[in-house]
Formats: sequence, C-alpha cells, structure tokens
Amino acid sequence: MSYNFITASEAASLIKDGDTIGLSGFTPAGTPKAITAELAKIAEEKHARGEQFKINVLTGASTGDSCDGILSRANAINFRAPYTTNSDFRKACNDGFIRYSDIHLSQVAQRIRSGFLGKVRVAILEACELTDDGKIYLTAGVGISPTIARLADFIIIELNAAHNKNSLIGMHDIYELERPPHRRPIMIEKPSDRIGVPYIKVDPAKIAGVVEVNIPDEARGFHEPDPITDKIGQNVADFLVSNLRSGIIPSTFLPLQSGVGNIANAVLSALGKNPEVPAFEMYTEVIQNSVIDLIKQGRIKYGSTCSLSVTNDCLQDVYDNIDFFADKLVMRPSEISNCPEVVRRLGVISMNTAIEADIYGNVNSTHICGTKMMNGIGGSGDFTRSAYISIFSCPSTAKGGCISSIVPMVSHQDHSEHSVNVIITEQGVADLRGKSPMDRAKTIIENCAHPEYKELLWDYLKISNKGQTSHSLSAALGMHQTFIECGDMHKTNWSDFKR
Ligand code: 0RQ
Repeated sequence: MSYNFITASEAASLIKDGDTIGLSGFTPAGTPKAITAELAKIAEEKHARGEQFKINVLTGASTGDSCDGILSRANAINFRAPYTTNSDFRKACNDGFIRYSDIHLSQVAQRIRSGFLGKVRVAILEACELTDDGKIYLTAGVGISPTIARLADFIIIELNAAHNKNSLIGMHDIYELERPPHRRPIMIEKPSDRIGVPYIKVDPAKIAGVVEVNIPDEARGFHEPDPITDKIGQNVADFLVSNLRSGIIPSTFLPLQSGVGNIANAVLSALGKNPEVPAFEMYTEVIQNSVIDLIKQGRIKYGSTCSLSVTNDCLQDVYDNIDFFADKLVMRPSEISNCPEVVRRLGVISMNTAIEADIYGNVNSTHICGTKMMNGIGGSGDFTRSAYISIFSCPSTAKGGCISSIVPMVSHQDHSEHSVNVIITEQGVADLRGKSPMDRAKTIIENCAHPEYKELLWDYLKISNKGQTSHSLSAALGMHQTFIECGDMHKTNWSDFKR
C-alpha cells in the first residue's frame, strides 16, 4: 500500500491548537482510540510549559474513554458536539471548562456541511480496510464519517486489526445527503433497503497518514436487569401488544427504535419473549446485545443501525457468524439511520428513556434539576417527533426514592407534549394520545407516578391557576427546589411557594 504509515504520536503532532477534528464512529463503536490519547499527552506537555492547546471535537455520538475521558482530563477540549456519556466530560462541561453543544444526531452532518460548526481540519477514521484507490471500509460504527472525510483538509486512518475486515466489508451502506435545494428523497421503504455503497471513497492524496493499531472497542457493559427495569420492559411490551390487538399497530408489526441502556435491553427482551408479537425489524441508531440475541432467535428479522454498540464478545460472535448475520444487519451514517423523513415513512415506533416527565407529557432527557447536563439528547428527538408512536419510559423515582421522575413541570424540556405519545414507568402506562392537558395530567399521575408522590401531585393541581394547562408558576419547580435544598422531594410543601 502506498500510504504514509505513521505512529499515533506522529499523527497527533499533525493536529494544532484550535483545530477542529471530526471522528468516525457512533458511541464507542467505530471511534478511533489511539490518536486522541496521544493528543491528550501533547496537551498535558504544552499546558505544563504554559502553552495553550485545546481542540474542538465533532463526533457521531458518544465516544469511549480514549477520546472524551482522556481529553477532558487533559483539559484539551474547547468545544464538543453532539453527545457524550463520559463522566469526566460531564464534570468538565458542567464546571464550565468545555463548551458543549447538544445537537440532534441526525442533524450533525448537515450542520457541518452547511458551515454551522466551523471548518473541520482533520478527519480521523477508524477503518478495517483501506485500498490504494482511496476506499475506506469503516468498523463498528459510521456516524458522520462520510461528511467529515469529504470536508476535512486531510484524513488520518486508524487501521484497526481488532476488527474482522472479512466480516465487516459489505455491512455498511454509505450515502451522503445533498445540500438543499438539491436534496432528493431518501429511497428507503423498508429497514433492509440499501441506497449507497459499502465504503467511503476519497482522494488517496488526502490521506495524510495511516496508523496501524489493534485495540478493541471500548464497549460499555450493562447492569444486571432489576425488578424495576424488568417491569418497565413488561409494561412497554404489554402496551404494544394491546395496540397490536386493537389494530393500531398492523399485524405485521412496525419497525422499532430503541435508545441505549438497561431499560432498552429490558423492553426488547420482553418483546422478544411475547408470543403475540410477530418477528419484527429495527430501524434504529444503536444495536445493543439484546438485538443480536433476538436476531439469533429469529425474533428480530432485520436491524438497520448506525453502530453495533455491543460488548466485544458479542461483536466477535457477529464476526464469527457473519454468514448468518450478513443479510440481517446494515450500518448507515447517522443522518440516514436517524432521518426523520425515513422514520415517518416507515412508521417507526420510538422507545427512549426520560430523566423526568411532567404531568402534561413534556419530557426532560438531558438535564438534572434543569442545570447539570447528563449526556445529551442523542437521537431521541430525531425519532420521537416523527414516530408512529413515541414512547418514553423511566423509573418513577430516582436517587433512592428522593426524586420523583413525574413532576409538575420539567426543569428542562427536550421533547414537548406535542411529540410525546406515551409515558411508561414501572407503575404503569399513560397513553396520552387524543387527550387534553388535564386528561393527560390525570392519567400520568394515576398510572405513572410513584404512590408516595401521587398526593403531592394531585395537590399541585389543586393550587394551580386554571387554564388550558393549569400551573402555579411559582410552585411549578417546587419539587426540584425542595430537592436542591433538602435532598428529598417528599418534603415539598406547596404553601412554601407563593402563588
Ligand atoms: O444516576 O448513575 O448516579 O445513579 O441518572 O439513570 O436510571 O441508570 O438510566 O442509564 O438509562 O440513563 C435519560 C440519562 C437515563 C439516558 C438517561 C440519574 C440516575 C442515574 C442514569 P447514577 P438510569 P440510564 C439513544 C437515545 C437521553 C438520550 C437518548 C439518556 C442516572 O437514557 O442519556 O435517549 N437519554 N438517546 O439516578 C436526577 C432524575 C433522574 C436522575 C435519573 N429525575 N433526577 N437524577 N437520574 N433520573 C442514545 C444515542 O442517541 C446514541
């Protein structure tokens, strides 16, 4: 191969203070790992000499510790978009050291293309194969790779031998959208439709260096299922079955999207076990272990995703059995995997997790007590707004019961009452479709709030000023304020808040 093979440290030295770098991948899956770690070392050395070194980082979604963790600890990030799950990053961002812009994941590539996020100088792509004529075959995640590869001044490849290229080649469907007004319809009519090519094609001269590595993905494990997540999963499955029986969901079922985490795993597992649910398809942004298990059992027929965000043994299982999986999986760029146009056309049922929901059906997915960023909106908005049925689930309480996840008014709003169809906790299901705000308040308090908080919420309605959406503006965040002051929402006393 005629490329310039360099070390990760040499590659990192090509990146200058103030540069914007774009990374391949989506979640830790498919994200480069070696060069960002070297960049952190450069930052630490420069900072020790009193020199400035900070970069801007654009990604598909979250990354692993070797990007967000290491770079945050080295105080090497100036600006970052669009989503992260790293606790060191979270702290640095909430402490004001990182400028973080939380963007709907389907919109990141478009915003880069349109110049909203400045100039991408370097694209770092993790690949399993690279050809002399500039074909780049990605690994376990796609994200914004096609766009940054085209727009960056130069590209660095992390050629990662930990991935099995013989299995991966052919699993991607790479297609980049045109800029308006030249954009054409996205011709996906079912999750398995392919519209692109299995590689990114660039001018080989643009590849400034190739770094050979052998580093497994930094996949996150999950907690063992617990009775609360299992009950939420069961409630979601029962709700979907009731909609199947009534004909709202057709007998062939509809494609599902599911967010990341334990609740998502529990929901899919409950659906998989339910004999009334026919084998179904996924049109989603991340595929977790539970989806791979259900594909093996024949319960999921097809998975369209942006990444295989699975544990390494699960990924190895896919690679080892690629003859079985090849016609059941496709990985797409995030602007296609999460595209509202396609979600609306396919009738996707979206299932995401809330931090809190209010009694009228507004959902906060991102901020703790209205101020501290948790992770970000991810793809939840891409799917929710355009879904055939949009579902949010969460445990009815957090922090040992001291926080009610059902509150009078959300302390930060990501998804509005206009987009949220159903709220589900371990307590039950609130179907908000076709209901007025007051109908919604009654069904959410009755079915989703924890019994310890129901009376408080009913009392809130009594002290509210009546209107289409009844509220007491001075008391609306009273449960949050009480938690901040006393550490327990149970102690809320509405008479403490002037009306
Ligand atoms: O904190 O870890 O300190 O105990 O939030 O909560 O219950 O473990 O649930 O890991 O599934 O995360 C919404 C954050 C849920 C996630 C959120 C505290 C709680 C705990 C985590 P501890 P759980 P999860 C797919 C689509 C938005 C983006 C999205 C998320 C921690 O699902 O980021 O859906 N979603 N993207 O104690 C204070 C509350 C709380 C609370 C929970 N009301 N107040 N703390 N917590 N509720 C992803 C992609 O797009 C790639």
